[in-house]
Amino acid sequence: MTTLINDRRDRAADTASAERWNIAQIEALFNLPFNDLIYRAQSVHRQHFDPNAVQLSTLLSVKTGGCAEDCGYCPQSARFHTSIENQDMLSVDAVVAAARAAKHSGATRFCMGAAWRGPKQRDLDQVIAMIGAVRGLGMETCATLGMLKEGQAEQLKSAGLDYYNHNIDTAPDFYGEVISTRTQDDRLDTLGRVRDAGLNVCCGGIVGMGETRASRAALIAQLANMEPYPESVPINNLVQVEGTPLHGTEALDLLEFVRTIACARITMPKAMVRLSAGRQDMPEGIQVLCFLAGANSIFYGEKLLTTGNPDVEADRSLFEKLGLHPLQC
Ligand code: SAM
Ligand code: DTB
Ligand code: SF4
Repeated sequence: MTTLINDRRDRAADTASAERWNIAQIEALFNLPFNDLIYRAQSVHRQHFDPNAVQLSTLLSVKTGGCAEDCGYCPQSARFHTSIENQDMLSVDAVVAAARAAKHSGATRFCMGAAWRGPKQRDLDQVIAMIGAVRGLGMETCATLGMLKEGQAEQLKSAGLDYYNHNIDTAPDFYGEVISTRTQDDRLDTLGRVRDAGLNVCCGGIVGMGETRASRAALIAQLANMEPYPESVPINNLVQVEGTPLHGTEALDLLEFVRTIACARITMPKAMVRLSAGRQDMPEGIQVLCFLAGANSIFYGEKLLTTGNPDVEADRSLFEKLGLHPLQC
């Protein structure tokens, strides 16, 4: 087990020269008969990971709502009328209490999210204090604070941050349909800063936003062709929140979600592929297929940032039925 984790941590150099994927190749994966696709994904998964270990990350929104951006999926944008209550930044003590509870429940990574376009320096100082305190509990730390300016990623690295989450969200050709206040290139600039600062990259996207299969393939291609590809790849199914522009979008067939997980696993063999938002509305059978397709990480705990997630008891019972165990860091 330790070897596998070290392998993951030390793989930046070898993924730089990994096989590259074009969109047509990934579409061909999507088009495979379902059983063939899952078999292939599971085979790749077994080459690099303990197939029965799943990494557990708990999220906490440390600053909620009132965001200036217009991401069409997000209940925290100030531009949409949703039932989310805005909340100023939490105290370090409140964050530590939540992290301690998450650790007690079995999570090994704690991810702090903030509804900002990007952090101001005084915001960053407060988050830096949170990172130090959570790390002091012996947990891996992750933060998702929006776009970073020159030097900010280095400050987070010095504070002891392990991962920075920043999603490219969707394919380049669909991005403008969902968000107008920033471009995907802005996101890529931040991802470059995060990588250059020596932080681990957590980067994925959302499906079920009305995109085509070709767009899903293009999203996976963009992630897989990053050099190196991200250490963590969250695949979110859109959580439809009333008041957001994407509320009412036709729901994605969940087998297509499973296919997306499988394509992520095959094209990013050593990444932690996270079955992310949308799990609360997924039948157990679909979650089981996601694990079979190579998902080896979940968000754990009854809340994501502002919306619901399966409760800890339900996840423990599912793990027991499947003989899965939490990955220790
Ligand atoms: N404000 C920062 C940013 O946008 O990078 C950090 C927090 S933001 C909520 C983190 C990510 O959550 C987004 O990039 C998006 O991928 C995901 N997300 C937000 N709302 C979602 C929803 N309704 N369904 C699925 N994923 C969602
Ligand atoms: C990610 O890819 N998904 C998480 C985390 N990274 C920050 C967020 C999901 C948010 C779902 C909607 C909400 O709870 O507000
Ligand atoms: Fe703001 Fe992030 Fe939500 Fe976009 S996804 S509106 S940047 S909190």
